[in-house]
This record gives sequence, C-alpha cells and structure tokens, in this order.
Amino acid sequence: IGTFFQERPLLTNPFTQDALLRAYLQRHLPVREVCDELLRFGERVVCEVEALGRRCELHPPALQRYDPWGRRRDRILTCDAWAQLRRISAHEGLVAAGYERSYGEWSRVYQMSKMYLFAPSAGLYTCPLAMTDGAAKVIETLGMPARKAFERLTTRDDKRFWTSGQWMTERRGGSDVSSGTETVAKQQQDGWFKLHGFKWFTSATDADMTLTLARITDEHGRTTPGSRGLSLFLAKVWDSDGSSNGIEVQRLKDKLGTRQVPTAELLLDGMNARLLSEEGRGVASIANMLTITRIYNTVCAVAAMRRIVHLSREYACKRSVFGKLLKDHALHVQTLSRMEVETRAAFLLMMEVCRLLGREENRSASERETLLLRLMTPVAKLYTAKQAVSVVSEGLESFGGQGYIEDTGLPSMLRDAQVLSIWEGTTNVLSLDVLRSIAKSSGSVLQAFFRDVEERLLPAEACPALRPALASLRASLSALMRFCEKAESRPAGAMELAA
Ligand code: MFK
Ligand code: FAD
Repeated sequence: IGTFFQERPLLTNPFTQDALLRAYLQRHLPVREVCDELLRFGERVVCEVEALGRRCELHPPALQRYDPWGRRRDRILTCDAWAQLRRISAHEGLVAAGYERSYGEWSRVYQMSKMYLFAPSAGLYTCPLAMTDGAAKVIETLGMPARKAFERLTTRDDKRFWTSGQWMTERRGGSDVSSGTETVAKQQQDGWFKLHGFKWFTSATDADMTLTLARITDEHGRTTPGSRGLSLFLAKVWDSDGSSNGIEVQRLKDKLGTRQVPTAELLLDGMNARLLSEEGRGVASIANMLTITRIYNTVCAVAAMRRIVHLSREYACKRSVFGKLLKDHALHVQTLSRMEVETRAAFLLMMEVCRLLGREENRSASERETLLLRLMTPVAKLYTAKQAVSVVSEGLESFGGQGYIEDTGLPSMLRDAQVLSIWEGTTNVLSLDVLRSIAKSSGSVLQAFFRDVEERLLPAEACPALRPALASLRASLSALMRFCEKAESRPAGAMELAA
C-alpha cells in the first residue's frame, strides 16, 4: 500500500483567513465588539457548524407519507443536524441582527458578514433563513399586518423562532408567475381564505409559515388574469399537532444539489390563509422578499467562492508535484490568483449591495442610493451566481482527481453552486428585471449608476498609468449618458435605451 498519504486541506477560522472582510470592516465598521464577535463565530463555524452541514448532506430529508397504520401523514423528516442548525441560527441572531439594527445603517453589513461566514458550512440552512428574512421584510414593509409572525421570524429564542417558505412557482410558471399562477383563494365567513392549487417547487417545506400568491375569486368563482389578479397570503404550514394546514405533499424533488433542503411539490387543498397585501398587489408586495432573497443568494455565491479559494490555497501549501509544492508553481499560482481576484471583486459588489440595503432600512439612503439598490440587486445576484459556478469548478480542478471525490466534501460545493443562477430568478429573467428598473425610473436608475461610477473613478486619477484607461472609460460613460438623456425624452425611451 506504500507509505505516502496526502495531507488534507484544513479549514481554519474563515474570519481570520479573510483579509478582505477584515479590512472592509476595519474601514467601515471599526467596532471592537464586531471584530470579536466574528472571530468567535468563525471558530464556531469551524468547530461545530461545518460538521452539522456535512451531516445534512449525508442524511437528506425524507417524506413519510403514511403512518404505520395507513393514515396519511405527509411528514417531512429532517436530520438532527438540520434542527441543530435552526437553533444555532436563532441564537446567533442570523436573521434577528438585520432587524435589531444595533449598528444603525451598518446593521446589514454586520448581519451579512456573519451569514457569509456561516453559509459555506451550513448545509444550505441559509435557504430557509433567506426566506425567513424576506418574509419579515415583507411584513415590515406592509406596516406590520402580522406583528406576531414578524416577532417569531426575528427572534433569537429558538423555541419561538419560525422559518418561512416562499411559494411562488407553479407548473406553468416559475419566471412568469403572473400568468402562470392558477391557485385560487376563496374568502370565508370569518374573513380568512381557503387556497386551492398546486405549488411546483417549495423549498424548506418544513418551515413554520409561508408567503404565497393566489387569485381571489369573486362570488361567481371568477378571477382576474395577470399580475393584477394576484394577492399575497400568509399561511401556517403545519398545525400544532404536526398535521398540515390543508396541504398534501405530493413528493420531494430528486435534485442535482441542495439535497440537504426538502423541496416539495404541494397540493393546496383548502389551506387556511390570511390576506397580507392589498388585493391585486401580490407581485409588487412579494418583490420585497425577492430583494432580500436575491441578496442572500449573492452572499452565498461569494461565500462559496471564498471557501473554495481558502481550501485551494491550503492545499497548494501541502501538495507536492514535480518536486515542489503547488504554491511554488507559477502556473498554479496564476490560476489561484485569478480565482482570488474574481472573489474579491464579487465580495466588494456584495458588500456594496448590503451597505445600500442597510442605509435604505436606516432611512439614511439618498435618492441615488435607493435607485442603486434597486438596480444592483439583480445585477449582483445574476453575476455572482455565474461566477460561483465557474470559480468553484476551477477550485475543484485545483485538487486534481480528489476534487471529484464525494467524501472530500468538495463535489457538493459545485452541485450547490449550480442552483444559484436558477432559483430566485434565472439570469435572463433578472436581466429583464434590470430593464424593468430602468424603465420604471425613466432612466434615472442608469444616471445614478453613471454618477456613482464617475465618483469612484476619481481617486484612480492619482495614478498616471491608469489615466488612458480612465479617459476611455469616461468617454464611453458620457456617450451612454447622452444617449440616456435623449432616450428619456422619447416615449418608451428607457426600454429602448436598456435594450
Ligand atoms: C441561498 C440563498 C437564497 C435562497 C432562497 C432559495 C429558496 C427559494 C427559491 C425560489 O426560487 S423562490 C421563487 C423565486 N421566483 C422568482 O424569482 C420569480 C422570477 N420572476 C420574476 O422575478 C418576475 O420578474 C416577476 C414574477 C417578479 C414579475 O413578473 P411580471 O409579471 O412581468 O411583473 P410586472 O407586471 O412587471 O410587475 C408587477 C409589479 O411588481 C410591478 O409593480 P407596480 O404594479 O407597482 O408597477 C413591478 O414594478 C413590481 N416588481 C417586479 N419585480 C420587482 C418589482 N418591484 C421591485 N423589485 C423587483 N425586483
Ligand atoms: P421557466 O420560467 O420555464 O424558464 C425556462 C428558461 O426560460 C430559463 O432559462 C429562463 O431564463 C428562460 N426565460 C424565462 N422567461 C424568459 C424571458 N422573458 N426571456 C428570456 N428567457 C426567459 N420556487 C418557489 O417559488 N419556491 C421555492 O422554494 C423554490 N425552490 C426551488 C428550489 C430549487 C432547488 C429549484 C431548482 C427551484 C426552486 N424554485 C422555487 C423554482 C425556481 O424559482 C424556478 O425554477 C425558477 O424561477 C425558473 O422558473 P421555471 O422553472 O418555471 O423555468
């Protein structure tokens, strides 16, 4: 059998490993307790969360459709590690920190820094957390119509903590939700509604509650087509005795990745729900949830990139080929450097969106910053999702054959990255969302962006070597600005401009 055994790459505290995160916080949120907290949490991620996440991958959820005596049960069974991740998430305030707002306009940066450390180890528990945060955001934005649910979603007490689902996709439409939604809602005497329909993808179906869309029927059973016919509902998923709220779980999906997360097909057969939005304002209301979940998607994408770079660098210091360590082969270092540069740029984009979100929620955002948040959320989501697949794939290759071997834990990183560009809006659908934001603001979103880029270019003026590149970039920007101004003065000009 020989005597040589390769040393494996070791995961060490992701906070101490991440010079860029520390430098970013040092510059923008130089608070001792934040640094200490992230240092402590980084240690917990390595010593506790990592093993729990791995257990979730190895013990995926199962559907128990019947009890031993033949009664229909539709129970979703998850492993103890999944339950433990839920407790840790509550105690650590992974959602709560976004609403406690202890650091004012920097609260989202603080919360998402923690999420970023947690995500690559957490067995996709970030998925229910994203939807939980998104549901809290919707309730808050609508003026707290469901205060008790809000308190549950944002508590640190694990016994009271609720997670939420986000049921939008039906068989006809996951992108085109507005024409694809067939679920109907019939009002009852007590003012509540009964929902009937079929939800085609519902992730983290073990959640306590969900937000979902349905068409309210009139007294003749008629509904309004399109997005104007859709309203937003809040429903509990499971009753206190463990039985479902008028829901049949048809099956759990057999997925390429995200195997840790129960994703189901659900028949809603009289699910009791309360109307949350104004009638016909369902899509516009759930859009607030989409903003949050798309930002989480960005955080998880960048976190996956950072994790693979961390492990690849570690391995390069341990693996010897052709007489020297990988780290001493210039070609290998070039590959790692490219991954590092992609990850750093993605990190700064992610933090900028988190910063803007924090400022908007703290009511300190300027008009320009609000426009930028609207524009940059889909851009960051679509771009980092694609980058994550490519960087994680490159990372697997940096381990040679071992990158392809299941029990190293590496292949699941690639499987889980692949979903990032599909759920929460595919790349093309998000590109169209960028156009929607431009059209809706009559182009001012783009102007805000150009001004922001202009200001960011200023410090680079000090470097003579960069001046020619800056001049050419400026020329392109001002040509686009001029076009933008012209387009704005014509009907449908913004869409034309965007195209
Ligand atoms: C690990 C981290 C993340 C984990 C979470 C994963 C678990 C969940 C996985 C999921 O995939 S959940 C389902 C996600 N589904 C989508 O993302 C749906 C993709 N489709 C779209 O995004 C469509 O653009 C959308 C359904 C939102 C709208 O399509 P329409 O029918 O063309 O909408 P329309 O008529 O343009 O807009 C209706 C209203 O919503 C308008 O407002 P007004 O009525 O006031 O004019 C729009 O401005 C508003 N709206 C649409 N998108 C918006 C928005 N407002 C703000 N932000 C947006 N992004
Ligand atoms: P389609 O909309 O049919 O898209 C097919 C292709 O057409 C895509 O490439 C898309 O980019 C393209 N396309 C669509 N419209 C346009 C257009 N106008 N112009 C150009 N191209 C276009 N949904 C939920 O609601 N809740 C969940 O919890 C949930 N969990 C999920 C978990 C997993 C693991 C996965 C894979 C999906 C989940 N989804 C969930 C569903 C997901 O949001 C949808 O699959 C996604 O939004 C795409 O919708 P679709 O599958 O209907 O594809």
